[in-house]
Amino acid sequence: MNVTELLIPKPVHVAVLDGRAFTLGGATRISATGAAVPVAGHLASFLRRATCHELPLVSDFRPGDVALELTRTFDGGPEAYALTVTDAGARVRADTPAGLFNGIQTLRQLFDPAIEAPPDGPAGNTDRQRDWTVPAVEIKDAPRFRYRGLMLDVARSFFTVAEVKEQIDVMAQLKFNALHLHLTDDQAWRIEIHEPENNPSGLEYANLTAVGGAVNHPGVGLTPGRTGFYTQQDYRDIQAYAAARNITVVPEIDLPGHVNAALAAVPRLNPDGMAKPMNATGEVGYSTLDADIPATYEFVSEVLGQVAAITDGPYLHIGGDEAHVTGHENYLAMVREFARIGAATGKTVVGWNEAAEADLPDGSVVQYWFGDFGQVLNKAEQGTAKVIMSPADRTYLDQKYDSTSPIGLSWVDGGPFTWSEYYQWNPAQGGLEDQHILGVEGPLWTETVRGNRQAYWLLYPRAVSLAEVAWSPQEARSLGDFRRRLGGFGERLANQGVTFQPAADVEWS
Ligand code: TNX
Repeated sequence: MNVTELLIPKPVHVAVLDGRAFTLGGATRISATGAAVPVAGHLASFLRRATCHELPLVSDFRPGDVALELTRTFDGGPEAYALTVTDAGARVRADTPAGLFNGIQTLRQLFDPAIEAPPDGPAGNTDRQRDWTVPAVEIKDAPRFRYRGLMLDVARSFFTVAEVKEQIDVMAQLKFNALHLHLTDDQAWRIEIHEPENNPSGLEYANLTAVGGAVNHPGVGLTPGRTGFYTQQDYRDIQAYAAARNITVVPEIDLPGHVNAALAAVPRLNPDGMAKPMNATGEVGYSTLDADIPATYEFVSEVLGQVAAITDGPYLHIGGDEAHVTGHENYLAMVREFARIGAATGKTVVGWNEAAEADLPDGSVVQYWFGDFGQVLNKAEQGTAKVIMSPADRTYLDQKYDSTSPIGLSWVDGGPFTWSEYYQWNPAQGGLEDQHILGVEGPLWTETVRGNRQAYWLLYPRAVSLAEVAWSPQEARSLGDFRRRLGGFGERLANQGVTFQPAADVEWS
């Protein structure tokens, strides 16, 4: 099988050329100038580790080089790229570094899968310094959607900075460009909030991570949860690592429900001024901020302000889901005010679909997961909000594959939830058109998940399906063709040490 027929996500245009293949060997150089240099550096470290060739970075182009060029390509938007491989070199061209980064992910998949098994990696390729050939090909490619995300619930189960970086490495090769971090929930608060100088109500911000970060959520009949939190410096570190891989971090502070950890850490957020006890169960919908306490708004302004200040990306997620014990009018008033506070930081506010019932600033984003689609559609059609599509039955990565799955939840109707269910759907549905849709995101809730091995098993291969749903044109996608390509991709994941679920209906290479 020719590797050009195995690319994931499927590119918009692929033409296999008649000419001879390109060979990467001891004499190959990587050329780039200006803003292309960091992307070239990223490619060089990947290829050096894999091949043990020297691969010097140079600024002049000469035949035989791998060349990264920032230049007008074609009208495919800021993330488009063109890739031309002949025996005279491999050339990636794009308007932006993001486009170049996408291009090198495609180039990476044109190498034999052994490229994913560096000598010091889990699968240990020991054939060092061999020649690596890439077939002659011309590719022009651009994403269907601007936002292609995964979500990690780091509240229910903590992931260390190193673990999050590993997740970023794996998702980046599939051209995902957003990592949504669900930082707070009933069970824990995972982001450091500094004690501000101006603190009129004397709220105990530093206590958030002291109390909330130490929770030991027992999981659903599984091993204990993990403790920890990100300092603001940790968060910046994750964010910089992600940015170098064309991934934007989207922070979520879940409000006004899912706040028990905050109510336990900051007594004055409670109407009676008494701290709530911590609750490490998987229960949802029992906690709420209080619309009538001034400290609520003071707290939310301070927290959203600090989180926005350390966030480079354009988005700030304010939650809004499952506020079952918040009176409806209070819910609408708080969400409206929190969204206003969020927008005042200069960020684009994102909320789960329940928030679509509230009055949101123009240009907000609504993330559809479950329940009423009408309000979401209304806002989209009026042009006041864009939509991230995360319908639970097509994107939820925390769901069991079937009843035999040892981990995962199973509250969503309509299963099983395998790679094929997550492949066979169109985000433009129920009246929603592509122009209304910012993108697609697969959330991994972690009530039953501990660490990357378990996370990988639930994420992959389903996240591979979502990567293609978010990137490739609807008319270019077909199940049979994807099944074949997915089978080929398994070897790459295995070489990277990613413990995916080996679905029985795929022929894994
Ligand atoms: C619902 S999805 C939730 C989460 C849970 C998840 C479990 C959403 C916006 N809220 O709090 O973790 O179900 O599948």
